[in-house]
Amino acid sequence: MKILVINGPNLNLLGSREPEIYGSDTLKTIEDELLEFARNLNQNIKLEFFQSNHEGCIVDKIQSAKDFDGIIINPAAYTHTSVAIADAIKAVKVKTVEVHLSNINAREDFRKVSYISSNCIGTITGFSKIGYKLALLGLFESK
Ligand code: CA2
Repeated sequence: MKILVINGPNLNLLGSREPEIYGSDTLKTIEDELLEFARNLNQNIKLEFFQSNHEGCIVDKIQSAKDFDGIIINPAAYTHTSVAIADAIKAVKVKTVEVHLSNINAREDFRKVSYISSNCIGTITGFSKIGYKLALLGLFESK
C-alpha cells in the first residue's frame, strides 16, 4: 500500500514557533514517527513525504499521485482558500484524508471553513501529530 503524505505552507517551520498551538516536534520527527508507526503495522505500507509552501506545487503533486492508494494531506492555510487543491483531490480519485494538528473548529471563524473536506473520505483535526497516524489507520482500514 502506497501512501503520499503532503504538508502545506509553513509546516516546514514546525517546532520553531507557536508550540502551544502546533506542538514542539519538527515535521521531520512527525514523519519519522509515522514511518515507525507504519512499520509496526507490518502491512508493507510505503510512505512518501512532500512539503511545499506553494499552491501549484501541491496541485502538481496531487495530480501525479494516481498510482498511490491514499493521500494524507495537511493543506495548512490553503485549507481555507484553495479551490485548486480541492479540485485536484477530486480529479485524481485517490482516497484522501485531511489532517490538522490544531482543532480548526475551535479557532478563528475563517479556520472553520475547509475547501478540502468535502473531497476527502474524512478529516482529523485537533489531535496534534497523532492525527497523521489516525489518518493512516483510516486509509488502511478503508482499503
Ligand atoms: O492545525 C493545522 O494543522 C493547520 O493546518 C495549520 C496551519 C493553519 O493555517 C491551519 O488553519 C490549521 C498553519 C501551519 C503553520 O505552521 C507553523 C508552524 C510553526 C510556526 C509557524 C507556523
